Amino acid sequence: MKLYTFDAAPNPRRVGLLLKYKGVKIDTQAIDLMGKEQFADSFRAINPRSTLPTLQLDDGTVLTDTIAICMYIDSVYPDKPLFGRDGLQRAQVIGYCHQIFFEGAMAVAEVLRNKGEAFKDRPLPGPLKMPQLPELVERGNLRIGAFFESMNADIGGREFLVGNELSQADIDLYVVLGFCGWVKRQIPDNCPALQTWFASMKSRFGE
Ligand SMILES: N[C@@H](CCC(=O)N[C@@H](CS)C(=O)NCC(=O)O)C(=O)O
Repeated sequence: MKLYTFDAAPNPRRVGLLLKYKGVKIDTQAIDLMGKEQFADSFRAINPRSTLPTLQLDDGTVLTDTIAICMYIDSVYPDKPLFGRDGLQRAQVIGYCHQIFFEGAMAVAEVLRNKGEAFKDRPLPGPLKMPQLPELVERGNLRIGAFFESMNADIGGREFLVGNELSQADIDLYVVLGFCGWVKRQIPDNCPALQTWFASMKSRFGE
């Protein structure tokens, strides 16, 4: 299999930290999002959605969603499982990944992509051109505040979101909290449990 990726971007980073945690190396090709290489014909032939990460399997099958890519790699390399130890934990991990993507990552993207030249006509990832909606910046910032508070309540004093070991939900939360920094939002002081948890993940991953 081959992973198309761009290390700095948040969704590729979710896969990058999974691979790092598992100690697995797979064939990888960087696609330069800054240089808009995702729109090159050669890459669109692989993933017409023009998004990263993208995983191409040896039989040609292509996976274009981070959660699907993570689950697939986890199934191929089952040591140190990242999607729980039983059906309930698996459901809880998926639930958190969905929530973190929708309530956290999408809120940051709303702020990041609806103003400025860098994402002009590109408020959503992919080849579709659309106008930016500057009103969404304010709403996105409100959503980020709510995301910090709900995650702070869920973490409480716990080490991990699900069960007693690291899961993809923790990786996703760690990446999205870092992504908040892209729009100059830090975990606020009224979320001390989340601050503590983030510091411990930072020392675990060292990046
Ligand atoms: N549905 C995809 C979305 C991934 C996505 O939005 N990736 C961003 C990088 S973090 C991207 O490819 N952006 C390309 C662009 O902005 O044109 C997933 O869940 O993985």
